[in-house]
Amino acid sequence: MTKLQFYSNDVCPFAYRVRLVLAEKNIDYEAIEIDLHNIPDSYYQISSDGKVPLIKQGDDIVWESTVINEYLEDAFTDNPLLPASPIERARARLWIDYCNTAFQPNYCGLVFELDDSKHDAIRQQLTAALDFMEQGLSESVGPYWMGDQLTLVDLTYYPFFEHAPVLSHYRKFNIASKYKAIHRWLEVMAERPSVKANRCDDKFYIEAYKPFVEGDVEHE
Ligand SMILES: N[C@@H](CCC(=O)N[C@@H](CS)C(=O)NCC(=O)O)C(=O)O
Repeated sequence: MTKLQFYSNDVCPFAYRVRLVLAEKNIDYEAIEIDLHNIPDSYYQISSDGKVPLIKQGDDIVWESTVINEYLEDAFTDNPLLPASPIERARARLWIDYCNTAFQPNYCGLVFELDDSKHDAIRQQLTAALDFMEQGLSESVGPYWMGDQLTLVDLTYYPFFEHAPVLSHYRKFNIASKYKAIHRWLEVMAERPSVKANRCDDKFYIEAYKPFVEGDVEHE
């Protein structure tokens, strides 16, 4: 079988979701770093929009982090990352959907919105999302989002929290200490070998986001 190729970027939280799943499932792969400031023409022959993450194995290509992770879950059945029962699987997918439609857009909105006058409204929506997530996590028996098993839900949300120093540094938005269940979960996630092997420090993210938050590079 040809080796799986993972087109990625170290600063991309969506690529980080996939990197964590690859690590948790011990999947052998070749990582190809795409320079997002200068996307090579050759990459557009594989990816129609030039975005990462994307995986390629032979002629098979999959993109969109959530779809890639579901594909990896289906194709590599060791170390399952979805619950066994259909209803719990549905609940996991609802949390992933919430990340993609409520938490992440406001999170990224606050990071990349250059018009300060819009920040208060985004902050409120981001806070509402965090309130909802805190409520959900506090109802879990833990230590993970869906209970005692690590799932795609944990690996979908985690990258944004590792990147959160960017929010506090540039936008003065902190993940408040009142979010006790979220902070407890973050401590557990920090101990995962997949996270320990891949994490980057605060300084790395703060430097890497600088051109975007200061408007030197346009973010779509
Ligand atoms: N919804 C996509 C988002 C991917 C995405 O926005 N990737 C960014 C980097 S974090 C990218 O490749 N940007 C390059 C561009 O827009 O040209 C996913 O979940 O994979």
